[in-house]
Amino acid sequence: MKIHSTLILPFLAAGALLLSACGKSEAPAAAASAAAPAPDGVKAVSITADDSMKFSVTEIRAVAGEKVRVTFKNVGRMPKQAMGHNWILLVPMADNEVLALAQAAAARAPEYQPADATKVLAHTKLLGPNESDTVEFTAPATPGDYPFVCTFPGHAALMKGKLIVAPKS
Ligand SMILES: [Cu+2]
Repeated sequence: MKIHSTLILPFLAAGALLLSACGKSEAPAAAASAAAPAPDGVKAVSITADDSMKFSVTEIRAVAGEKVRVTFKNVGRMPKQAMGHNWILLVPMADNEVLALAQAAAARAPEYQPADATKVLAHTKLLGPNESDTVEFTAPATPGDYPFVCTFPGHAALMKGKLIVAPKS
């Protein structure tokens, strides 16, 4: 197993502290994804997107009921009117339904939010270059796949991913 030292060192340090404190340690959470447990117990996820119309993270894993904080940054250079991005987490639905919803939302300038807010679990603002937005939400109680998408016109086919919610153990 290959471990990135800068990622694992803080975990080792924390583990050593735990060991000395109570003689018991927990395995570190998977450090392979962009998600990391924050000191406040909220899972922090950083996502970027640039002018190539791709989310840097297309899969987020969480446990039902877990608090998740997504920080989304547009690291592209093109003007917002031509290449704006948002991050919108939806209720479970099929891929073609996500596309249809995003296409309908793409007609709703300037923010391109879906008309039916009950379909949206969390969302950022529409971001221009170098802008970022942070959104915090609680992972749904029902395990499953929750799609996320960018609804800027024409982006949904490429800019999509999913939040995978696992049952609480
Ligand atoms: Cu986009």
